[in-house]
Amino acid sequence: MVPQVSPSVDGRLAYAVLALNLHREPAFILAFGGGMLVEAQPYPYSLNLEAAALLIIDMQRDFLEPGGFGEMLGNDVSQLRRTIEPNKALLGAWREAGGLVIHTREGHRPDLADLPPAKKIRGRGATCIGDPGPMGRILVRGEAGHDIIPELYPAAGEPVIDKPGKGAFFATDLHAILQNRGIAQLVVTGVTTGVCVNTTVREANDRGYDCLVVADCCGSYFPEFHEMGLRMIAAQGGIFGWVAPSANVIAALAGVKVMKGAAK
Ligand code: TIU
Repeated sequence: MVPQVSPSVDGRLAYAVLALNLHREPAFILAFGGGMLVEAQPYPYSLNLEAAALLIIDMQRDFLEPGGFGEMLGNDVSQLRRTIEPNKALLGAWREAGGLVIHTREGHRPDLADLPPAKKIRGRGATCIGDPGPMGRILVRGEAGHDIIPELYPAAGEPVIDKPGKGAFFATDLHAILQNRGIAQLVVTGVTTGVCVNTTVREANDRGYDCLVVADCCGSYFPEFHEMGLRMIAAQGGIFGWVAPSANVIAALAGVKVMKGAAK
């Protein structure tokens, strides 16, 4: 188990940042008043909202909804559906604080030109990527099952990254988008913990991003993969990043709101 740490924000740090910015406009404080500490494993994560993005991985109907491709393969979608409410709460708090949100979807071109043959035949299932499925062609862009669940649907202006692989950096423009916006920190949620979340965090780590993975906002069809996936990230002094429950991130974001209010 990843230890659940009680939510806390380093009030002293928040006060110091506020004091430094009191002479600024409220918008400046929102943009530059970061540096909130999030209680996390293996040690606190210094969240700077101005340089951070919430990266929500593959919360797609085909993976999460009853009757979708994931369930058709015999997977227990309840293991993923338990992440919907925590993701909704975190997404709401993140949007309210003014942070950048980026969504990803795993899928392929309708002509499947970007689908490696090795990926297509993997699993030897009767139904594979590109075939008709319960919600349209499986993992094909533009199909109903490929889209993001309504509970977490992207808002206007929030970038959506269509990725052909498990990692969100491979064969996408994610790195360019992050660089162009000065993003150095990724708060990562989504499914599945052991596959697309882990792959993306490892890709991000090698590109120099500090990743905080939100434990209850990630899920795997296999609970043991979820648990080990999180442990592998925070082990060895945070070899790939940090892990924290959503309550701790939301508590830190509330600190940003306090600073906004205090400046008015
Ligand atoms: N998004 C993601 O993790 N895609 C997968 O294929 N996950 C599995 O667990 N198979």
